[in-house]
Amino acid sequence: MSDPRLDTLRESAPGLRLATTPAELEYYGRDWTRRWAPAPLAVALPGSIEEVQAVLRWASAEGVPVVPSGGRTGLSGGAVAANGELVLSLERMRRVLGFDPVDRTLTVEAGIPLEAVQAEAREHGLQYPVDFAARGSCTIGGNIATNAGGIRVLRYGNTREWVAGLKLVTAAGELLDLNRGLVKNSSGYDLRHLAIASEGTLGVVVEATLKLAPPSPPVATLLLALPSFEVLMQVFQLLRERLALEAFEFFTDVALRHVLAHGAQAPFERGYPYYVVADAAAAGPDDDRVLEAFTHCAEQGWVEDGVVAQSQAQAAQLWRLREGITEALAPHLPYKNDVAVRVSAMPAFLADAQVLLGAEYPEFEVAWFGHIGDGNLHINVLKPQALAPDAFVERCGAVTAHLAELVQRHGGTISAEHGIGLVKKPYLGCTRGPAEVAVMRAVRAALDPAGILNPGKLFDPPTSPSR
Ligand code: 2HG
Ligand code: ZN
Repeated sequence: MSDPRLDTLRESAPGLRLATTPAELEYYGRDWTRRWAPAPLAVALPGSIEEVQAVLRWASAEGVPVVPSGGRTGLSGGAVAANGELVLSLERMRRVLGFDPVDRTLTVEAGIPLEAVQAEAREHGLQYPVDFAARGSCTIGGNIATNAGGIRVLRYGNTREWVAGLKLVTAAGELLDLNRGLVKNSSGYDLRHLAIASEGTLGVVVEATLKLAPPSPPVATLLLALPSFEVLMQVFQLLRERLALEAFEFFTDVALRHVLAHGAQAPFERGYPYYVVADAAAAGPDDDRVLEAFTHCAEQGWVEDGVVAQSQAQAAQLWRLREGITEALAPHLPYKNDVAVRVSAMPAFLADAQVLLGAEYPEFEVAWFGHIGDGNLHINVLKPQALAPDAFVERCGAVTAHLAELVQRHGGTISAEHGIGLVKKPYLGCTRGPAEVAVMRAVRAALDPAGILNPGKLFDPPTSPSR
């Protein structure tokens, strides 16, 4: 039998598409974390801003919690609906609304996938440079809600840098038109930036005006095999000094072995502890500056083996080794950490983190990888087959408390680009001080007094016990 609240929703938003079958509730109620059993009330699939406004007006009036939903590729549980929430999926709102060649901006509905934005930018001879492996499934709205980063932050920055304006529907159903594509705007609080990384707790992003950039220069793609983390940082510094780096990503042998087991081709005859895949602006694979930098690293004894891609196809193969990691690890139900410190703090942090995790996880396989040039590490702890998922998460959660303290000591963050969601909520206090969290609470309460937007994500209300 249909929940009577859905009848009032249908009255408030006539014509709204609603999905309620068990398969749909299951599909829309989870993200890539797979830790919580999905249990939404229903899924609303609005086709217009007006419908989003009607849904939120209804939700505020009825006190129904709402989980805004993009591609649900998140890794922190930010888009999970496990407590009878209404999922508000933007997937039908995926149109390109306009391109402005003078402003070099693209205006899109929030449900458009990242990859479609990138393709549209290319049609206009420009690029939207934010990029990562989930590009085909994630949406711009979700990217904005988490300030998504990815593999080219080193050169182009996070999503935040590319949002010239956005439209946000508040919990009360008001439509806020934030910054309107202006380059300069010194007229008070920039609510656009408050909405970015708010994880759907301050409003629902329905439209964005994105900045576009000139195309990137041609690049040479290098894969280097390295002996240690210390050397990794030295190689990064050298390459950054000598080359125009477009990307610099690392992974360990553990991560590589899983990608190879998943079907990728081994790059070298034997294994090495660490690998770097990097893109550097270059005239071609034989570019002198690239070869000189490579030779210098080899002469220092930093590089144990290496290859410069000779074709686009080979470059794609090398990138697959890095971009295939998340998918290859997924069957092992990894416990994910997404920490960052300032790049200058990285060597000291790495040394401490290795000691800590070596001592705390002697029996677990741990895959390290990520955006070392941004100071951002992904540490994935793999679940041993024999261990029950709940016991594994509990064990990893306890270790994460120590990792969060370490991150705090080194002045870093417990979430660099995946968001806090449900997964990292217990550790928010290690990254944000009490006064800062109090301000965040006050902002949330001002924009969503009934507390209907993504409740339980990012932080809990002060009165409710911590979940
Ligand atoms: C990446 O950099 C993503 O590949 C996912 O941020 C990281 O799976 C992860 O932990
Ligand atoms: Zn990442």
